[in-house]
Amino acid sequence: MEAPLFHHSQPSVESRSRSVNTYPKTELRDLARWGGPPAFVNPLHVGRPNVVGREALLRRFQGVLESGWLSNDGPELRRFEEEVARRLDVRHCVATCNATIALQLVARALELSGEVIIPSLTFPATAHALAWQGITPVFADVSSDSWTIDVEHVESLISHRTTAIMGVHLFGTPCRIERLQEIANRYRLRLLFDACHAFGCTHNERYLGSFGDAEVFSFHATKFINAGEGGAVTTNNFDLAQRLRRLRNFGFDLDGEVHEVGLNGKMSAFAAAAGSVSLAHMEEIVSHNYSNLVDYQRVIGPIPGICMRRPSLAETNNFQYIVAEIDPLRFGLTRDEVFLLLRCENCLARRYFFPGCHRLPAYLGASPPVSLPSTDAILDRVLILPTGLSIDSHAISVIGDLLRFMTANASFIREALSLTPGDAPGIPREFVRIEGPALPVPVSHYLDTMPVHLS
Ligand code: T4K
Repeated sequence: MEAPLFHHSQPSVESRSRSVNTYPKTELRDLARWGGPPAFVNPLHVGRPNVVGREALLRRFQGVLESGWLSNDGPELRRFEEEVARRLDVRHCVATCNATIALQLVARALELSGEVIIPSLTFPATAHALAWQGITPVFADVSSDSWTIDVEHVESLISHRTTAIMGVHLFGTPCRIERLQEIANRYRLRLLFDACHAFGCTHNERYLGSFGDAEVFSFHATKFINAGEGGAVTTNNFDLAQRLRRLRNFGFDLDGEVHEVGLNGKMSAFAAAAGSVSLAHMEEIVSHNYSNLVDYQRVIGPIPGICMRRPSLAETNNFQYIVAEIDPLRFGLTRDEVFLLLRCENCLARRYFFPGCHRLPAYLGASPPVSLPSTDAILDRVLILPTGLSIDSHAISVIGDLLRFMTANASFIREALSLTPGDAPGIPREFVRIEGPALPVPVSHYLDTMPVHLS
């Protein structure tokens, strides 16, 4: 089993020395891209699962085994559904084996067909779930400030084939819900939300989960509340919830008869127990995520050309994603160059959701090429950095040091990158060692002189 990288609180000297290479980076050849030891001994992941309540979890698993109810609406499943519904202040929660199936079930239950308008800036599952049901996802741009679906563009995309709009609360930022509801009402369309990033986030102080016709959550291992695999549809509509329960169970109704074509979308009792234990630790995880965000802001805030997106503090947020943007002109390196260099250092940043659904081979050619300028611009500069319980302030300081080192020596690095063969675009394939020059500004200089602002 892999040793944990960092403790939740301040790591001990021993754990620090195990997790970070203390060898200072003062020359080009010190960067792992050119043969130096990676800054992190073990990879830092964006989606490292938050493992909490181990003892309680084992007890709950034991209880599941003893109960003889491993699936099919057993007590653990009901408990998890009730806990989610209570947390989000919504009448019904229908838990599923994952969110992709939950999206398909809700599309089916609402009898969507033809076209559904969604943002291209999302995980491919949003589009795939519709396409899998024979529905054409029509890709809308996002607004450049919220990064959620652009309501004006949505309206221009409505056709006689449109049956629904599905917004995505990207990285926990709520869509412009009232405007979307107004449009949906005007054109008699269904309104859904992919809320996979937004568990525990609020809009106008009301939890996401009860807006539109229904909302969908993910409890995948990489989500801050996780069941290993899992998802849920939440809604205030009793009939919809009943139909979803039937559809996720092969079409069986309470009378034991198969009334329609269904599938197996059930969540197991083990996943429900894991989700429930994870949920019980929600406050602890959110507070750790927030403290990571503050640390990132402290180390990254003063670096020119890289900035952090900060959720509105007027609303409740889960701070599940650390979203940075790189301006290549000011930073000196492109997002892809930084992404490559960080990954070599074992900081496995992500470019969510590059290249955008509208550019995926699965959707290219299905409809006329679309121009989504905001989406394309965001996807050229976004960089998601590791967070969650496995990341602490020490790791974040090291990431900050690396970024400062990169920007201070950007022109040398850029030249070396152009001279060094062996790159797959953006992804490290092989590391070609070259003898690099001593860099003009050692990182220690910045460490000593950087002003630190906390905001
Ligand atoms: N809608 C939206 C907006 C979504 O973001 C998602 C899922 C969905 C719908 C569909 O939900 P589900 O059907 O999955 O419930 C990950 C997740 O797999 C995916 O669930 C998530 N969104 C997406 C944002 O992230 P990938 O392809 O980026 O990464 P993955 O799964 O390979 O893992 C990410 C990192 O985490 C890696 O560095 C490895 C690490 N990891 C992962 C797992 C599973 C671990 O360290 N331990 C683990 O157990 O998709």
